[in-house]
Amino acid sequence: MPVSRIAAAAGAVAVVASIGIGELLAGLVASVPSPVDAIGQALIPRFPGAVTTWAIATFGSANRAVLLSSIVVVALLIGAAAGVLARATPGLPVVLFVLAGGFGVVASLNQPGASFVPVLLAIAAAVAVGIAVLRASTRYLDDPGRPPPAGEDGVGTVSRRRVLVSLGGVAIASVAVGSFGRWGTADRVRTAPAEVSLPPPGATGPTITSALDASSEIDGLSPILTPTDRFFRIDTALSVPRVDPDTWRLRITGMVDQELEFTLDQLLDEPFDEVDATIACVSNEVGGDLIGTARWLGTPLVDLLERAGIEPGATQIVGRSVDGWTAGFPTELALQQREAIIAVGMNGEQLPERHGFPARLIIPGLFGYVSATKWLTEIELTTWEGFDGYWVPRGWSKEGPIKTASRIDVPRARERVSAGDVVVAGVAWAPTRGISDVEVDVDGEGFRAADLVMPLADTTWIQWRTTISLDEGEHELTVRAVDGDGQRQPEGPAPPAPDGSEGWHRRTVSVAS
Ligand SMILES: Nc1nc2c(c(=O)[nH]1)N[C@H]1C(S)=C(S)[C@@H](COP(=O)(O)O)O[C@H]1N2
Ligand SMILES: [Mo]
Repeated sequence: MPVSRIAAAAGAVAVVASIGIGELLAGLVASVPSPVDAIGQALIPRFPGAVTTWAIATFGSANRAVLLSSIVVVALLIGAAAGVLARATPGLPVVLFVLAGGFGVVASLNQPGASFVPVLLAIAAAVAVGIAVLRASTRYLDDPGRPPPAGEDGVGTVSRRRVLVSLGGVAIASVAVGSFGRWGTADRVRTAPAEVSLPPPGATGPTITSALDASSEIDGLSPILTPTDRFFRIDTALSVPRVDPDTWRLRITGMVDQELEFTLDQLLDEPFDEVDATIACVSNEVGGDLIGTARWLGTPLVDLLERAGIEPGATQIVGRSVDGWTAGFPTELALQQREAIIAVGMNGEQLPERHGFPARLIIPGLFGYVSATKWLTEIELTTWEGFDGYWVPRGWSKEGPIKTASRIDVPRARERVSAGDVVVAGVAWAPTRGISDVEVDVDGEGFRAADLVMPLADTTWIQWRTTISLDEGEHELTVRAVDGDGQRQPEGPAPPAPDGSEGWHRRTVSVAS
C-alpha cells in the first residue's frame, strides 16, 4: 500500500479516535454535551432555511441522524486529507485539531447544561488523543530510513502492515467507546425527569374501545392514538434539551396586566383537562407520516391568560423554548377553545423529554411550527406584527392552520393483495373542523363514500374504511376528505412550502390472482 494511503487512513483514524473519546466523556460526565451534537446544533441555524426544510422533507424524523452522520463523514474526510498533507506540512493536523477543538468548545458551551471546565478538559483530551494517534502512526512513514523495531526486518513493509493493523485496532476501540458514550447519553435522556408526579390520567377522555379505534381489526391502520414511541419528532434540537424540573420556570409576559411565573409544582397544582388532539408538521407531504394523535394532559391556556389579564391589542401569543426556539399564533385561537393547553402529559404519562418535558403548547388546528413549542419556558403576549417565530423568516407562512387531508394506510405501500374484496382504510383530518366525509376512487371510476369510524373529537383525525372488489392487475386508489364545514380538500398537488402540502393521496396496489 502506498505511503499516502496509509497517511490518509491514519488521519481518518485519528479523527475517529478523537470523536470516540469526546463522545465517551460526554456520556460519562453530565455537564459535557456530545461534541458531535453540539457542532451540529451550532450549524443548524446557519443553514439556509431551504436546506433545513429540504432535510426535514426528505429524511423526516431521521433528519437529525443524517446531519450527525454527515458531520462525522466530513470530519473523516478532512482528517484523511490532513493525514496526507501532513507529509509535507507536519504541523497542519495539529492546527486543524486545535481549531476543531476550539469550535467544539464554543459549540458545546451553547448547549443547555454545559459547564466550562469539564467541557474544556474533555475536548482537550479528545484533541490530544487525535494528535497522538496521528503522530504515532505516521512516525514510521515520516522516516522510511528509520530502523525497524527489534524483532522486525524489511524496513518498509512490516512496519506499514503493523501501522495498518494498529490503526484498525484503534478505529474499532474508538467506535466501541464512542458508542458506549452515546448509549450513556441516551440513557440519561430517558430517565432524567422521572420524579415528576402528574394528576391521575383518564379523568375526562373517553376509554378507547374498538368502536373508536378500528386498528385492532385492520392490520396496518394507524391507531387512533399514536403510541408515544412511534410519535414523529420534529425540532431543531439535536440533543434533547434536559430541563431541570427544580429550576425550570414558566413565565407569562408582555402585554398582560400582571406577569405571572410558575414553578413546575405550581403548574402541576393547576386544574387539568385531557385533550385528544392531532398535531402535524407543515413539512408533511401528501401521504406522509409527520402527524400523530395523542391524549394530552394540560391546563387550558385561556385560564392562565385570563388570570394574567390580556391587554387590548395583544393579538399574538409567542411561545419560547429553553433552547431559544419560538412560535407565534393569534391570541384568539387560545381564547376560543379550552383545548388549547399547556401540556405536561402525553398518552397517560408525563411528557417525554423528546416531546417537550416539562411542558409544551398544544393548540389544536395549527401546524406545530407556529404553535407547539416544546420545552416551553415563556408565553409572551405581543402584537401580530411585533414578532415572527423561528420559521417565519425562513420562508414559511406566518399563519399555519392545518389543512384538510386524508391518507391511505391500507393496503400498505408495495403490499401484494389477492383479487376479490380488499379492505382499504386510512385516516383523515381537519382539526378543529372535524371530518364529515371521506371518499375513495379506484382507477378514476368515480368517488364513493367510505365508512367513518366514530370520531374521538373534532380536534383529532378519524379513521375511515371501505371494502372494494379488485381484480388482478395494478389499480390506483385515491382518497379525498370533506371537512366539518362541508369543504372538500383540494385535488392539489401543492408542496409543503410555504403553508402545508395539499392534494388527494393516491396509492397503486398490485393485485395477484
Ligand atoms: N422547542 C421547539 N419546539 C418545537 C419545535 C422545535 O424545533 N423546537 N418544532 C415544532 C414543530 S415544527 C413541530 S411539527 C412539533 C413536533 O412535535 P413533536 O416533535 O412532539 O411531534 O414541535 C414543534 N415544537
Ligand atoms: Mo413542523
